[in-house]
Formats: sequence, C-alpha cells, structure tokens
Amino acid sequence: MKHILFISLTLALTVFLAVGCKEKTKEKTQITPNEAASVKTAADTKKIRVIFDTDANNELDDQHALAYLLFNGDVFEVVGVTVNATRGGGDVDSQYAEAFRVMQLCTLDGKIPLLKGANGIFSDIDPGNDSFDGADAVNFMIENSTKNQDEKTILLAVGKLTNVALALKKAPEMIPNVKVVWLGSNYPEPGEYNQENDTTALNYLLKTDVEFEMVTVRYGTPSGTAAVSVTQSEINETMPGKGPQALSPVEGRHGESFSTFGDYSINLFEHIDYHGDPPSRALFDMAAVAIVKNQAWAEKRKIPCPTLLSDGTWVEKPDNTRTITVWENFARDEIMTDFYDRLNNYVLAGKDAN
Ligand SMILES: [Ca+2]
Repeated sequence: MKHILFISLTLALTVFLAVGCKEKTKEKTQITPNEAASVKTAADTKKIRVIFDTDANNELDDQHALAYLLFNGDVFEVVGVTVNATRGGGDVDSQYAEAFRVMQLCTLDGKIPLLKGANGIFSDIDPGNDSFDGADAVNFMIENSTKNQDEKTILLAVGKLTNVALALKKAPEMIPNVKVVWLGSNYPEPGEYNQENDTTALNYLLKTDVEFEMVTVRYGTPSGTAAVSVTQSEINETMPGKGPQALSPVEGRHGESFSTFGDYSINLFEHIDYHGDPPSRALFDMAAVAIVKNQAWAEKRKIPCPTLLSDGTWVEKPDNTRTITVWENFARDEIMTDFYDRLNNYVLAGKDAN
C-alpha cells in the first residue's frame, strides 16, 4: 500500500511538474501587449545608419545639413562624413576644410571619420587603380556598407554623386546593402547644380539596381527643397550662440573666429546671395537630412526610372520595371522648427560623444 501510495505521489508530482513546466514554457513564448509594445519601441528607436557625402564648402546649406545631422545623435548613427568637390566650393581640400570646421564647432572632430573624395567626375576615374581620385572616401563607403547586413546603410549624398557611383562600380556587391538618398535634380525639369556637376555618375546609378531616392531641388518653386528657405533676419534672431561650445575658437572660411555653430551660421548668411520676396536662402541639403529623419515631412512617389540625356533633360520610360523614388512638397515649417529645436536641444552623434 505504501508502495502504491509512493508511486501515486511520484506520478502526481511528475504530472504537476510537467504541467508546470509546460505552463512556464507557454508563459515564455506568449508576449503580452506591453511586452510587444516595448519590443516595437526598441525596434522603432533603432538609429538610422548614414554615411554623409557632401560638397561642404559650396554655398551654406551643406554646413547646416551636417550640423543638423550631428545634432541628431539619438536618431542617426553617423558612420562617417565624406566630401566631394563641386565647382562652387573649390577643390576637395577646400571642401574637407569646411566640413572639418563644422565638425570642430560641433565638437565632433576626430570622433567621426571625415574622408576626402573625388575632385573629378565619374567617367574620368578608374576605381580599379590602386590610388584613384576619391579613393579614401570611396573605399570607406565600400568597407562600411558591406559590414552591416541587418538593414541598409543610407548613402546620403548632398553634392555630386561621383563618390557613390565609384563605390558601387568598384564593389557592386554592396548594392543590396545600401540606399542612396540624393539631394539633386529639378525632376522632371532639366538642370540643377549637383546633377550638372557629374551627370555621368547619376546616369551610372540610374542604370544599376541600387535603391535610389531623389530629393528634388526645383529652384523657385514651392514643391522642391527650394521652399525650405529662411531670411537673414530669422537666422540673426534664432542662431546666436546656439550649439555646443567648441574646445577652441574655429576660424571661419570668411575669416573671424567662432565658438559655436550658431554664430558661424550667422556669418555664413552674411556672405551669401538672397532670392525671392522676402529675400531668403534655401537650406536644400538640410531638408534632405530632415526627410530621412522623418518621412512625414515630405511626399514621396515611385516612378519608373527615367533616363537622363547629356543635355540634362529627362526622358520618361513608363515601361521601365526599375523604379526610383522622388521626394517633393516639403513641410517647411515643421522642418525648420525641428532644426531650431535641435540647435537648442542637440544630442551629439558618435560613440564617444554622449
Ligand atoms: Ca551640397
């Protein structure tokens, strides 16, 4: 009897443990709504991985785009900054010097890689050579676009497309790993500064399979980034002393020394032409960074990939199965409000910055 009782107790215990374990397993595999929400939040807050390619010394929008990017360290993982030379800002050394100034003013010089890219245009450069024009920037893009397999690295280009096209030509295996977001073109109208500085690079990229988005410029129209413009008085009122204090004064490209990006911004706006009524200046490149941060700040549409002719005009290809994305109709006020907010409440990019 004792023996039977012992067996019964053992069986009961076994069943109890088995059910208990099953319940425990069940608990672990079931995610409560709260847990699901926290998982979603973690995924949502994953930083956007960006390599920023800029003709930093052209006009004044590149500098504001770079500062805005570097002040959104909770949104962007800024893998590196690469420069290219367009005709308005001098050679690549001048472009590099201006990008370096901005990074000093953002206290991030030496903390985020800054590399020189191409002086020339895509069709004149052979990336198969050991030391080609733009090699430092191009090789950096290749090395840092192939490592991350989880999600695409954004090659955010706000100048000519030479460095990006050379990288994809040299290492086409990186194409599935990247998305190119380019500030350029007046599509569907012809012409535009970044486009004209290297039509061969743009043509090459259009013919690849790379995911490609064009953030339109459209001078003088309300539908392009041209609409994201500010007046000199607005800058004078909002920018003094904004941003972190540089470790030591930085000499600006027009002379004088500055300790904050806000003060340098005012100086840049003192040395630029204004357009329209009231006279204002567009922050084209900054708007491109903004719509990568928040896609709700503009409208996008997919189109069959068109062809660009050598005279800068577009030819529609309605039957093309390759599509690209066109960005237009930018929320000027929301973008500028966030820009100024980030000058006041910056979160510095870079691993060692925060
Ligand atoms: Ca630019």
